[in-house]
Amino acid sequence: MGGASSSKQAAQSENPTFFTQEELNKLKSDFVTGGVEKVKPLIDKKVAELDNTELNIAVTGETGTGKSTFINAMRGLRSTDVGAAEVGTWETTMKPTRYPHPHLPNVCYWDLPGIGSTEFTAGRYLKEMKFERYDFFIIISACRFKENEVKIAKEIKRLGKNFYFVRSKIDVDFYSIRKEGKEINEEKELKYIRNDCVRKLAEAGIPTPTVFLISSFEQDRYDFVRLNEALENDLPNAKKSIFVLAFPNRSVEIIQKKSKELMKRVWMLATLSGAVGAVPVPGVSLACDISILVGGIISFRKCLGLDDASLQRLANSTGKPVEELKAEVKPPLLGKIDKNVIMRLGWGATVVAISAMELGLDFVPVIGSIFGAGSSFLMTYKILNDALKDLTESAERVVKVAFGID
Ligand SMILES: Nc1nc2c(ncn2[C@@H]2O[C@H](COP(=O)(O)OP(=O)(O)OP(=O)(O)O)[C@@H](O)[C@H]2O)c(=O)[nH]1
Ligand SMILES: [Mg+2]
Repeated sequence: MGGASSSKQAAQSENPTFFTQEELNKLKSDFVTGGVEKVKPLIDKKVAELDNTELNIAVTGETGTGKSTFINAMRGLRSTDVGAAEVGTWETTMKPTRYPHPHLPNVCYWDLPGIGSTEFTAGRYLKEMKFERYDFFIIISACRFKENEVKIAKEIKRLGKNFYFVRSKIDVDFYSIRKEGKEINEEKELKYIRNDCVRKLAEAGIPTPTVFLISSFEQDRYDFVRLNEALENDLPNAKKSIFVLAFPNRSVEIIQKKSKELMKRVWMLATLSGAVGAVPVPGVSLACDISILVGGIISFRKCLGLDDASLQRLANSTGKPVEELKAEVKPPLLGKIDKNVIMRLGWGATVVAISAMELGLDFVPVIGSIFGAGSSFLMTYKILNDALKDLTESAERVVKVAFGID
């Protein structure tokens, strides 16, 4: 559903810098006239904008359809984890409940009571639920979609936002069919369920709906990945970026996607890292802002699920001993990240004479060529780049072991 992605958005998302071409031109001319001091505020502003970007996702559907379980799954949590939404309590609150992502508090899922548990019309319901707050709506049903869900969808559409129909608990359908002793053809069965949902929605006045068939317990199967891709594609640039960073780390593809997203931030952090021109002496000093380096590496590590809490949660949910997962992480990356770790890992050791071109910085169309060799910009860039590479490789190994991927 959704389909709001205009060609403008598509063009934006291909830009690897978060800046528009116009902004990049300004950065360059500012750099020419005022050096790094003049471009810093612009980059500061952009980083702050990214840090402050919010994503609010509403999940609605009748009681027991699996809203809380879905919200937990999207946040990489099980119902027993700290901060998880309670599952199967049948205690319907009449207000939206907010569930922030475990380490990206600006990404929030909102658990909405089903319209059936209220006396409201669709219009009033959405008003009470603070319609304007949400970027899009997930409408969940555990069987066919009924009148209530259709009414909400129509109203959401009228008000100009996106909604997605999700048919939950597909694993239960298959379980039942197997229990009946029937021969099962999964593809045929999925097609049948999908067509049934689509037909009912069409009859109720949603002409060509897309329905995502999911199991919140089997996120690698059915339409779970396709749903996430659809949500991602319909979001504008900055929101798309934080949505990707909020994915649970459960496949090599997700790790690579996140790594690419984090890469876009490296050059911005590097620009903020201090004066240009100081030539660092490897092994003796780091002529750049250590707090930016340490902060950057710690946040990359969290995004890629390699901090202690994330590894423990992954161990709990996959039944793999946490030590087995930790054994896949390059050792200094597990503990406290400080200047010594950075020195010890030798990141950036050969940066002194390296040029922007050699670092592959030409992907940043304007900025790449303007910083000189040996500057603190390049030093920070190289260190963050190398750290991200090591973290990405470690994270890929961890998910492979955790999920038994070859
Ligand atoms: N097998 C299976 N069970 C699910 C799935 N999603 C939810 N459930 C189960 O369905 C029951 C209800 O799930 P909840 O997530 O609490 O449903 P809810 O929509 O939040 O319910 P309310 O909060 O009462 O409105 C729980 O026992 C869940 O374990 C799924 O995808 N597969
Ligand atoms: Mg619930």
